[in-house]
Amino acid sequence: MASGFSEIVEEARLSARALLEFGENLFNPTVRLGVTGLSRAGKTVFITALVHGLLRGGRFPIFEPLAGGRIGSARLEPQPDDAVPRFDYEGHVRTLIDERRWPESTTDISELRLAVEYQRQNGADRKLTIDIVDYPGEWLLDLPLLDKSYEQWSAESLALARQEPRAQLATEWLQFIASLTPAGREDEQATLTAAKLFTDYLRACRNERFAMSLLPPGRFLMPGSLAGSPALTFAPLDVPPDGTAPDGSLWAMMRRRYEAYKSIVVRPFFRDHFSRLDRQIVLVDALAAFNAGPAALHDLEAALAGIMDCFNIGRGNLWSALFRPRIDRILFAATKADHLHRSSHDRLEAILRRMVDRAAARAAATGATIDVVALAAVRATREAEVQRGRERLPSILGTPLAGESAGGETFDGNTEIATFPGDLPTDLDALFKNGQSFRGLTATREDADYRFLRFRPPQLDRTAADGPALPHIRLDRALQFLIGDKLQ
Ligand SMILES: Nc1nc2c(ncn2[C@@H]2O[C@H](COP(=O)(O)OP(=O)(O)OP(=O)(O)O)[C@@H](O)[C@H]2O)c(=O)[nH]1
Ligand SMILES: [Mg+2]
Repeated sequence: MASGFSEIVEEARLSARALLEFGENLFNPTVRLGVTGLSRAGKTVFITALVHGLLRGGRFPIFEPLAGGRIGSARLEPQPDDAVPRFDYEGHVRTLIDERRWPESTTDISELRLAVEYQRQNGADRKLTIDIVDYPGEWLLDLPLLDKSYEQWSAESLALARQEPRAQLATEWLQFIASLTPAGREDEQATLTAAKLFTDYLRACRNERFAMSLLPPGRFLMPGSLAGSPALTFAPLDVPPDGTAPDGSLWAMMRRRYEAYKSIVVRPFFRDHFSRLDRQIVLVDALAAFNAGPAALHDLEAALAGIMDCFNIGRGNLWSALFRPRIDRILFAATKADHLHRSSHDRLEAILRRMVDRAAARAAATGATIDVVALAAVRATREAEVQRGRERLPSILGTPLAGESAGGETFDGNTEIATFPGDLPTDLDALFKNGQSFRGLTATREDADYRFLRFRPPQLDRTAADGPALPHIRLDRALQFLIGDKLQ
């Protein structure tokens, strides 16, 4: 990464910026908190609930600075980065609280600045600025491409596509590339078709039924303004991982576009956003993977390993010696824990911890403190016990979204029902050894309701003078880990 004149100039520019930020930081302590997770993981809801809790003062017994009464005030400040959209906090709060709907999907990066006045433990008054950056986890999973050649990436992508359940979704695309001659003349039409079939395959993998996580290049499924551009029009070819593309060949064309993707999309993200973060929370919809089955869970584990690798990217080369990722705390959070009874929260956390530990072993040198939590940023359910036959089952009460259905009934969005969410498996060793061992969970799935049910945001008590508080599960623990030490 450290070759070429333009990159040396860039290094100089970056170190100048780092120095500037360092200087500002002395007078005005700032923490940049990255919030990421794959599509629908719960990023927007998490940030909205976190900011709402800080502005209003949520019920956060484990977030010591707030619980201990040391936070005097918190307020929003103008978003400082001119090129980044502002996180639409007010809009999302309106949707969640006033309309009792979940916010719309967001596909771009966004940012929000929060200023917190607090009293230090020694009594002195201070201000901490918190910049919260919401960005798609798909962008993070692109970072490993920086260290991969087109040929390596092709070989890995094809190997992955030949495994089930991906193979059945890749048939048409794999057939098409088998008909291509990589060393033959470059061919725009063949490239267009290959890119389209490849993108269709990625989209099919992401589908709820398969819930695959590891689907780079991330912008193929969220192209934004780059849709249709050459940088997004390429695909893997069946070429030797250490081969060299002949001039003017289809292979050379694909390779050039792959490199363009890296320099137009991936490197700027690394430089302008990722490398400036101090803290990171990675939200994981583990329940969606459970619902889709063992293959999805293994894929999620591979994606987490990929994410973990990102925190090591560039460490140890010149580029990063000058400008390395400075993230020193990473929290992996299983979201939507309110879909499970309290008795399963620890188990959900244990499963995620297990996946992250395995990934962390590959990245022992991250140098960051890592923790794991199962949380619900906005708790949409309450707990109850329901009699089924002779058993009293630990259940949850919630209002299914309009149009959701279970047991032959379709809900209107205004009816509260009790469901038995099922138990998560206890035998983690068995769970991770092979697909078969998921039978424990699969068996419970027969009578479990949660897999297809999504609930409306909760009905809130509006009598409080300072407006309604949002109920949550363990959001305060997440906050304590992420910024508690900055407010000492
Ligand atoms: N019950 C419950 N559902 C949640 C919670 N957080 C998120 N969800 C559900 O998950 C969906 C996605 O949440 P978002 O916060 O929009 O997820 P995101 O990661 O921002 O998604 P994209 O913007 O599409 O990448 C929501 O529409 C809700 O249905 C939660 O704490 N509890
Ligand atoms: Mg979002």
